[in-house]
Amino acid sequence: MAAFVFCGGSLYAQDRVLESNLPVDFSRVAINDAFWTPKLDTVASVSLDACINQCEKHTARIDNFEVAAGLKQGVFKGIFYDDSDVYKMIEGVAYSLVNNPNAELEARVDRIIDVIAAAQQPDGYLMTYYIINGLDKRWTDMTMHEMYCAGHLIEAAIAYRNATGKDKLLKTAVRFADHIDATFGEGKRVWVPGHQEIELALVKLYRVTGQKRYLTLAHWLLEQRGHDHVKWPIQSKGYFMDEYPVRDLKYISGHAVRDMYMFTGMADVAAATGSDEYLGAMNRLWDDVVGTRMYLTGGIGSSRFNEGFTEQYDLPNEDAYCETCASIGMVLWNQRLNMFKGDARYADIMERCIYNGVLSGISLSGDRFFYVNPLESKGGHHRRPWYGTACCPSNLSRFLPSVGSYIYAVSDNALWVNMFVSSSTEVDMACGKVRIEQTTHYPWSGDVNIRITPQRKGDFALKIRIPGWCRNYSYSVDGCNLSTEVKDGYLVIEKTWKKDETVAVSFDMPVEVVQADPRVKADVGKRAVMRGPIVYCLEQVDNPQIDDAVLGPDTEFSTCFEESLLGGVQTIEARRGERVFKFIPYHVWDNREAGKMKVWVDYVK
Ligand code: FUB
Ligand code: ZN
Repeated sequence: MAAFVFCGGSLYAQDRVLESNLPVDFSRVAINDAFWTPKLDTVASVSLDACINQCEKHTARIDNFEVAAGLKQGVFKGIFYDDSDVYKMIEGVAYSLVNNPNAELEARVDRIIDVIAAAQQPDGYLMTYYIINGLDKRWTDMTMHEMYCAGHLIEAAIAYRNATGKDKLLKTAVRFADHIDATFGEGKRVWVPGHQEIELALVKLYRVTGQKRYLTLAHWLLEQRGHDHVKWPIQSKGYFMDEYPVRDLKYISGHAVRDMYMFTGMADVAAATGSDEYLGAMNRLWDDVVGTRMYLTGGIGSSRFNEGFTEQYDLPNEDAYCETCASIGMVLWNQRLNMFKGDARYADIMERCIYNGVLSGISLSGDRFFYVNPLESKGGHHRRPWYGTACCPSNLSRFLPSVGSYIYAVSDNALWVNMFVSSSTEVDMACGKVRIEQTTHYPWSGDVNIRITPQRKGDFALKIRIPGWCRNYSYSVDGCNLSTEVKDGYLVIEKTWKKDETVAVSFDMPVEVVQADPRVKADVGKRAVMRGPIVYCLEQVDNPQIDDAVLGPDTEFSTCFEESLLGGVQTIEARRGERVFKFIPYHVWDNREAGKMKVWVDYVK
């Protein structure tokens, strides 16, 4: 059994602080929000159950562990990386249990964990595909996701230990990590993970165990890239981001999800080592991705052929790939960048992805999922209960229950509000404990009330993100106009706070007509409609004449909150002469009868 010390649950507890702020973990944030609470309840009551059933009953994912453990006879069934879905599902259950204790669900997952642990080999190795098909073949092919599965095991194990206090899975994960650490690294074997993910997971494991070698291994793995170590059997070096050392990267290429996980791992390694060695590359990559390759919805990776990037400005709508996992990866990476720089533009991207390209991945019923998120459809694209490659459903099942981690952040003398969600938390500031409570109807309204209650009077700054989409806003502090500054996209209210002070902010949220960069060929002569952070679309069920839809400078827009439509959404009516078209939020499309859909609509001047 490996020796390790648990240093506590905090992800960011023990590092030299390079970051300008640290997120407040969702486990300390209570959400009571008209938009989010029903979604989180659905994930807890429907989506997780659907994912477990898929792993346990409808596919062989748990069977594979049973066969690998020798608990039953059989062959490996499914795809070689299927173990990862079981781990992501467990991570999702763990996050959900924090706010929705459920003894039955926990017992069900405990039983799955027993089987996973039983499948582990005496030397710590754990991937059912190779255990069943022949351990002699393990660690021979870098495209085979062994470290990817290990990474998801580590993340699930930490989450489950934090949620339940039970460490059986964490001990299993540590044994696998130790096996990897004993096999690969300086003076040992070389490895370049074909699917990045383990890097960010090892940094988490370092933070939880206090064992620096996990951080060293994560750093070493990143540093192996770009040195011609591998003759990749398929695709190209660009697909695997193995063309240049990571610190020298200028442009993104290849597989979108792998890239996002790698960039997140680079940011984590940089934060944990206190080095800025990767920040230059990350700045360049961010400009490239956000400036030239991101869809309006925050979707990235336009091509289905490599599940990733092609050339700049190549953003087809009907053929858009935009894997749900890639948008989740964008949120992870941009949160790290926001932590480093304290700049709201990264939180703007988080918001764009969450409300559009991520949320579109799940049906309102919670049991249907999009893998691919196009911006136009002829009517044949629909969510499904599961996929052969089921990374997206299982990723949603772990992302959504932890969405509370993107709302607040803290630094020595500032409390940051990044997302607008009716919620509350209590944070430790230099002046003592401070409670913050938000009330809002965001994203349908731009009015946000924030109540601050310090345990005792104290000086600090409240930094409220002014969303990038917002052109005008007003605010008052306890009814008065205080003079404040705006820094890096945040409204900074610096003062001596006393009990029960209220900040009222109002972001104007008109309907905005959006034009794409003219280099995006697919959107030439078209416009899209947004309101606040929400991207809208036309669906045929509301617009039988969808093919004739045209916007113009004379289009008049009106909005209406429709309580009984699609769980309650703000719709937009676009009127041009006698013609009226109805827009709905993009993330709720394909929840009614099948039909055409489009985000970008013809425009005549
Ligand atoms: O390869 C594992 C997962 O399957 C990737 O993250 C997804 O893009 C899909 O290829
Ligand atoms: Zn996916």
